[in-house]
Amino acid sequence: MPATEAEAGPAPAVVDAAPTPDTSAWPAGFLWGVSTSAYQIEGGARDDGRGPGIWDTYVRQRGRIANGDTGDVACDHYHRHREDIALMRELGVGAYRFSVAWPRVLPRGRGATNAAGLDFYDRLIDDLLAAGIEPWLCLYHWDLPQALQDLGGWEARDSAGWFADYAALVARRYGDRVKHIATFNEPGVFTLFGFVLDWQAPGIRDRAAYLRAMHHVNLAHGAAVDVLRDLVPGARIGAIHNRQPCVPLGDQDADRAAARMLDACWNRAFPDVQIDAAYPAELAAAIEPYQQAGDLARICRPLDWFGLNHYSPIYARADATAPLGFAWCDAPATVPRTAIGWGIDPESFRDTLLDVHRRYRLPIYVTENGTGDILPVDARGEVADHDRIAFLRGYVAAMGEALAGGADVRGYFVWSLLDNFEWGAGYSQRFGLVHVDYATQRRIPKASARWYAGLIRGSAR
Ligand code: IFM
Repeated sequence: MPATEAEAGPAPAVVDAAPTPDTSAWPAGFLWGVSTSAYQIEGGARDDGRGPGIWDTYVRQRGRIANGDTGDVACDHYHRHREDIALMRELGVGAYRFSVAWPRVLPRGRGATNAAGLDFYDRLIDDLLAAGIEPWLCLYHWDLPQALQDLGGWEARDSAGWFADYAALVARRYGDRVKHIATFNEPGVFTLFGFVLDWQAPGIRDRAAYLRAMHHVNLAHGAAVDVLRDLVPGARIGAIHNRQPCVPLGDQDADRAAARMLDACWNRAFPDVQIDAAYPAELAAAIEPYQQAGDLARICRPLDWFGLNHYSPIYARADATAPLGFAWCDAPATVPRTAIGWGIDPESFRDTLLDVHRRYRLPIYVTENGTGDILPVDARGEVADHDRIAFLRGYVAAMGEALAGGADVRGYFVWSLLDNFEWGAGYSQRFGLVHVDYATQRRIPKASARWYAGLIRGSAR
């Protein structure tokens, strides 16, 4: 990162000493990128006609978000996207995965469009292309327009049509320049956290609401794939799924069943239907009342790639009082953990890549991987995030093992370019390669940014 290294002084020696995984045997053209999402970085929440989304509502409910943080300003990317593209250039990434804020382009979710909001993504896309960075667009990273939530949100079957119409708007507007498009980011997460565990917007704790939302998000995915295929010549369409091994805590049969149920909800409820037209056995009977004839065929539409987000294993134990029979548990103290308590287990990343390759038979792009910390800027004005470097090094090496084992992995995107609004944790957890001083909006590339830039440079062939 030469431009900012000058400000920050030379990188600490330990960074240079860190061995870079050997990528010389990897497929030519392997894509390196970074990911973000709209609500987490854009800010400009009330600017230029953006409408309210469910997260604008949720963050204002008392006690929902650490420190009462909101995404109102976030990283102010809405006004600073050029500076952020310059950071990407310094990293040397080939692609940038971002999401469109549905409430910015359709303030009420459907009907009248917002010209200023649409213009913003034109500028972003054009500036990315001018910088030689391929835009990868995700339609939905959790920010449903509030006006649609007021009509039932994902619990309403009509949501599939609303989403297809929104997809058509995006396809017509940007499809001449954007070819890699994903429908949803992590449907397994936002439905479970938003409709059962009550940890995210819209803040519901109801099993039936969850099952309805699950099926309608799947229908919306299928409808959007058809629209994108029709409207975007040469489209490469995918969906992005979290995928984490689900480990039972406790040695009872009930604990093992609880972990299998979490696995069905978290890992399989969406890709199994979208790619193989079948709900997991654990959910099939429960979802039946919400299905209509022909739905599985509506959902299962041909896809071009599998977007895989992976961080660490997750843990469950039996809880007969919980809506789905499992209690979500923290990683046990015996497991190596990150500064924010997530397990560190590169081998499970390797195994997950191999498993997804065997199950779904699609080219895989790792659309998120990375780690959160709480590291401040040090006295030298630097962020010496050696734990992040060690994490990324281990996970990239594990990806190399998966490639050697036959997994068809075509690219890897670090989560995230910038520190950003980490949902319920607000700004208390930092996932960026680039530190953001939220008071001044100053960006400071961390040691990990230099490490990642070196990895990308070293992989160029
Ligand atoms: O910040 C999130 C992102 O929005 C979705 N995947 C996991 C990241 C880290 O929690």
